[in-house]
Amino acid sequence: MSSQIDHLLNENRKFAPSESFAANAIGTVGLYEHARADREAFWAQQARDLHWHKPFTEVLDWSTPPFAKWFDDGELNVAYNCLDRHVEAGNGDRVALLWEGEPGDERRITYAELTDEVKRLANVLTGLGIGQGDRVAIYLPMIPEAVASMLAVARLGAIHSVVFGGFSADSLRSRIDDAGAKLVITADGGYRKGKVSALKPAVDMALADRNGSGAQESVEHVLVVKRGENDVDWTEGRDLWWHDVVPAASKDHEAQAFPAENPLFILYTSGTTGKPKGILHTSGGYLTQATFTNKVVHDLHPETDVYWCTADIGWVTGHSYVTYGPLANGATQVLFEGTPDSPHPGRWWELVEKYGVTILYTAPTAIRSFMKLGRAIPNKFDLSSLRLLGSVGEPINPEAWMWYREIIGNNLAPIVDTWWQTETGAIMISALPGVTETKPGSAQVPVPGISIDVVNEDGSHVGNGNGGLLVVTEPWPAMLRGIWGDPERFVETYWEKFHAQGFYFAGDGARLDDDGDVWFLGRVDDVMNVSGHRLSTTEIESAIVGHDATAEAAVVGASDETTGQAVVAFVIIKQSYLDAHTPEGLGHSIRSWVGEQIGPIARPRDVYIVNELPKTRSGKIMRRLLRDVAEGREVGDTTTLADTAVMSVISAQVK
Ligand code: 6R9
Repeated sequence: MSSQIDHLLNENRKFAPSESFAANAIGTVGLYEHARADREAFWAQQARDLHWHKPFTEVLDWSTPPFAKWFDDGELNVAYNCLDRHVEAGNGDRVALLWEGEPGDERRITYAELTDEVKRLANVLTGLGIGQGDRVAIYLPMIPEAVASMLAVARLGAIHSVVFGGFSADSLRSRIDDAGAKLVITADGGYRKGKVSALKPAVDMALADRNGSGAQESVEHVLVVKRGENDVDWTEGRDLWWHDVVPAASKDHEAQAFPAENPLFILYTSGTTGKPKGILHTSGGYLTQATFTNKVVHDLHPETDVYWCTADIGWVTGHSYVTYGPLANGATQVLFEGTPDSPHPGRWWELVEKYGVTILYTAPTAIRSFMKLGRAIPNKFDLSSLRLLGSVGEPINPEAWMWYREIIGNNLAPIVDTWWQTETGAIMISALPGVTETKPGSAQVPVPGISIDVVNEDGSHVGNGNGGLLVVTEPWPAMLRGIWGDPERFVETYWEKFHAQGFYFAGDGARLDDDGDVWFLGRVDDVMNVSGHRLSTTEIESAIVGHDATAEAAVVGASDETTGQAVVAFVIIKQSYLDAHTPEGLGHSIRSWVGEQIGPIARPRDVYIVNELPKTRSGKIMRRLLRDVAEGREVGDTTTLADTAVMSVISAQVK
C-alpha cells in the first residue's frame, strides 16, 4: 500500500477534550496504563464488575489458538446481569426503555417491569421446550418485546439468532435452517414509513413448502407479538400469540448460572461471496467487553444520562449497544421503531429534544443524509442536551464529522468514531472522551486492553505514516468464538493470512499517521488500482464529500484499457445545488476538485449524479453493485439491500 496517496493525512484539525468534560469522564489515562502493565488482570477487573454466580479463577485460555476461552471456570447469567441485579440494588424504578413507536405511541418500561416481562417470557419459553443450547430465531421490529426476547433466551442459556426485520423470507429460511432454530419469535407486522410492514407472512413462507430444500424442519413453534394489527394466517398447534401466553405466565423465575463460554448468540453477516457466516459469541467475555466499552467510550453515567443508539437489533451494534451493554450498565435508553425521516425529516431531532438525549450513537450514513437535507432541519430543535456523539459502521469522512460536531454537537460534544465488527463483538478502536484529543476522520487508538497493528502483506509493522492491513494482535474478551457449524471457515477467513504471527485479519485497510493514530481506508476488497497506484475508496469519497455541492459519494474502480482501473464516482448532490447547476457543470467541478485535493491520478473518469446509493440494512454502501454498473454488467445479487429498487433507478440514471 506504499504508493497510496496521503489525502486523509492532510487532515490536521484536532480537538482537545474540554476541562469540564474531562473532569467527569469515566475514561482515564490510568485505564491504558493498567491494561499495558497487565492486560489479563485488566480484563479480569472489568469482568468482576459483572455479577458472577461462580467467580472465575482463570482469565484467558489461549492454548489452542484461534479458539479462545475467557473466564472459563466462571459461571454467570447474562440476563440476570442486565436485569435482576439492578432491581436487587434498588434501581427497579429506573426507566430502562423509553420506547417510541413510529406512529408516535410511547411506552416507558422500568427495570422492574422489564425484569418481570423477561421472567414471564422465560417461563413461556421453558414451557415450549427451550433450554440451554437451543436456538431461537428472533424476527421482530424495534419494539420492547425484541429486547425482552433476546434477554429471555439468554436467561435460559439458549442461543438467539436475530434476523433483521427487513430481510426476506428466503434470508430468514436460510438462517433458521443453518442454526436449526426450534422457535421463531416474530410479530404480525411493524411500522415503517407510515405503513404497516408485515412480518408473519415471511415466517409462514420460510416455514412452508420445503420440498427440494432438503432441510429437516427444526421449528416447533412461532410466538407472535401483535403490533401491526394486520391480518395473519394461523397454523394451529404451531403458532401462539404473545398476549395469550406471556401475561398469563408466572413472573417467578430464578436465573440459573451458565458457564462463561456458554454460547449467547449467532449473528449472520454477509461476506462478499458465499453464504452468510453465522458469527458465534459466548457469554462472559462478550458481556465484559460490551459493558466496559459502552461505559468508557460513551462515557455512560447511568444515573443521569439518556442514551440513544439508533441501530436496529438485527445488527451487531443493536446487540452490544442497545441490548447488552446499556442494560448491563443499568442505563436509561431511547428505543425507536421508525426511520429518521418519517413522518418528517426532523423526527430524530424531535426525539432528542423530547427525551433530553445526552448520548447519541449512530452511523455516518445517517449523518450524511442529514447533511444532504441541510442544517435548517436540526436547527429547529433544541439539541443542547447532547453531550457525547458516537459514530460506527463505516469510516466517517472529515466533512461529515465536522458537520456532526458543529450542527448536532453545538461544537462542544466530543465525537467518538468507533471501529469494530460483528466478529469483534464490541468496540476495539476509538477515542476515549475526556482523554483523547480527537481528529475528524480518524478512529484513532485501540481501547484499553486491545492490541492492534497495521501491517504489510508479510505481517510486518508498517510504521507511522504508512498504510497496510489492520490486524488484532492479541485475543480479546468479546472475540468471535467461531462460525456456526464451520470451524474451518473460521480459521481460513480470519486467521490463515497471518497464521505465522497469530494475528486476526480484519479485512480492512488502514493507515497510521505520524502520531500512530489509525485511519480506516475501507474494506481491502474495495481498494482500487489506477496505473499501479493503490487508491482507497474512503480517501476519494472524503474528498468528494468535501466539495460544497456534495452530500454523499461512492467510488469504485472500473476496468480501463489504459490505466488498468479508473475511478468512477456516484455522487448525491445537495438539493440547493441541483436546482442551480447542470449535471455536466457539477461533474466537471467535482472532477477538478478531486484533482486539486488529492492529485490528478485520483480524478474520477466518470461522475454519475444519482439520488440514492445502494446500501445494506446497516447502512454500508455495496460498491460491488456499483462496480457492475460502472463496467456495464448486469447488476448482481441485490437481496441484502435495504431497498432493492435502488439499483434499477441508478442504472437508469447512469444511462
Ligand atoms: C460494528 C459494525 C464491520 C465493518 C468493518 C469496517 C466497517 C465499522 C467503522 C468501520 C471505519 C469505523 N466499520 N465501523 N470502518 N471506521 N468506525 O459495523 O459491524 O456490520 O460487522 O461491519 O464495518 O469495514 O470491518 P459490521
